[in-house]
Amino acid sequence: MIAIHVLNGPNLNLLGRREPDVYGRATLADIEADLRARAEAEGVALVFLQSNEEGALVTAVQEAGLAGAGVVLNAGAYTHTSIALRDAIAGSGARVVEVHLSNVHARESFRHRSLIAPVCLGVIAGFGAESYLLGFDACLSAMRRVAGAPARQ
Ligand code: CA2
Repeated sequence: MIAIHVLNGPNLNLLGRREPDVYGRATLADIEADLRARAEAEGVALVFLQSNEEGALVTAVQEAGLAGAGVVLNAGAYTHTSIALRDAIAGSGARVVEVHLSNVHARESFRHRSLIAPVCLGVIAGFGAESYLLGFDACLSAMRRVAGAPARQ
């Protein structure tokens, strides 16, 4: 069975409570519920996790990659700073779709650079909570394309 791990970085636990103009009104629990419904319909095993800690996210990426699971990753602010996350993606061979709620390219310049994008399959940004569903679908089709093949080296 294909597994997809949806990993969320710092402060995303606050979703729906602050800055709704930037991040929308959906809570992380709402996003998880939508993804669980989609995963069940598609016969995919879903793991959903949020952490404010970089090391926990590094471990989660490694575990997903080494297990051959796909990853939908909203690394939050670590997107723009974390060499460790980038190394975890590259080192574990994880197939990762980077997602963002907001259109990071329409915001402050420090959000324009992603350290992880070069080692991801692709990036989806700017569609609010729907970015996660789009990321899930993109990740699932990539996983189905390579089903049966060993993880990327
Ligand atoms: O747009 C996204 O999904 C981001 O990954 C969100 C991050 C931000 O640092 C990235 O540049 C883009 C911030 C997540 C913080 O989420 C909050 C939600 C509600 C209230 C405050 C923060």
